[in-house]
Amino acid sequence: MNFSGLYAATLTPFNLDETINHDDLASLVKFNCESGLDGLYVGGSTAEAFLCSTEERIQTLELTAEAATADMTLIAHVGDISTKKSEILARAAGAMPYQAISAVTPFYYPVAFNELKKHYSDVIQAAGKPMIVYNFPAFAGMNLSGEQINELLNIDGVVALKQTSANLYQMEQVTRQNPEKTVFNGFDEILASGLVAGANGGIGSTYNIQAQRMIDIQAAIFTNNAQQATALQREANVLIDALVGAGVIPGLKYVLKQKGIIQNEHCRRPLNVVTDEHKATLNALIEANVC
Ligand code: NAY
Repeated sequence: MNFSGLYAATLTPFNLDETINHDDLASLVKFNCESGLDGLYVGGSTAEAFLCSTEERIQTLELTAEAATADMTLIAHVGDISTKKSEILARAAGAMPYQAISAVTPFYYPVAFNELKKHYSDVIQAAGKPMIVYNFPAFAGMNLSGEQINELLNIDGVVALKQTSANLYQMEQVTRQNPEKTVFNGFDEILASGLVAGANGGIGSTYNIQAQRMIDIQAAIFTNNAQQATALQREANVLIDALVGAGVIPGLKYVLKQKGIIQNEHCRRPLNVVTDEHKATLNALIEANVC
């Protein structure tokens, strides 16, 4: 199966008491399924996965799969710092209608490269589904070299890489050296540049509120319209700058609530609510139809 395309990294809506809000989750999934995107990346950083219990993560995967339409490609993020927990999540996702799994490199404890490779092989085996390796040096703390990424891409069952890094030279090298693999751009701020460097698509949090713009950026790059792609990326980045200022996850939930897609904007602590100053900035962008 070809996984290339654009995927929204889904959010997990919570009630004030931090329990998962099922209605909001279903509504957000439905909204994303009607957005023209190719699929959903479920249960990743954007979904506050590492603030949730394993049971809650499995529940989120289930609720999303139930609410999604059949035309969407579903990727379940099952990454954790413990192989055992990742295997539990992978086994659960393996029994659900997800086409692939993905896992961020384990963080916090230093992990040797041979341990990392074994981690991925064990998780793939637990799911029995194709794996998308998730490289995110800034948050995961593991700075993989191009050679190491190539080795990970050669593990049995690995079909793709989610490259959340601003290193566009590495993006070009990895896509050139692995033409048969799918490589996703992970930072929305550089979707146009990532695609120029060879990425076959993107996975992003801000796609939840600017799907059409991301689709248009990809179309502009694929039709060699660099000027149009730059203009659209600049528009996207005005919004992304405001979200980064507000806190990306609380900011996205705030916008989705203002637009009536979800009713509750709460995050899991320690993530906070958006300040009045950032609300004003986001309100102005909503009023100007930027999102
Ligand atoms: C995930 O696992 O949910 C993602 O990685 C989605 C990709 C996002 N990265 C992170 C770390 O949240 O969309 C990006 C990111 O929010 C965006 O580029 C703004 O910085």
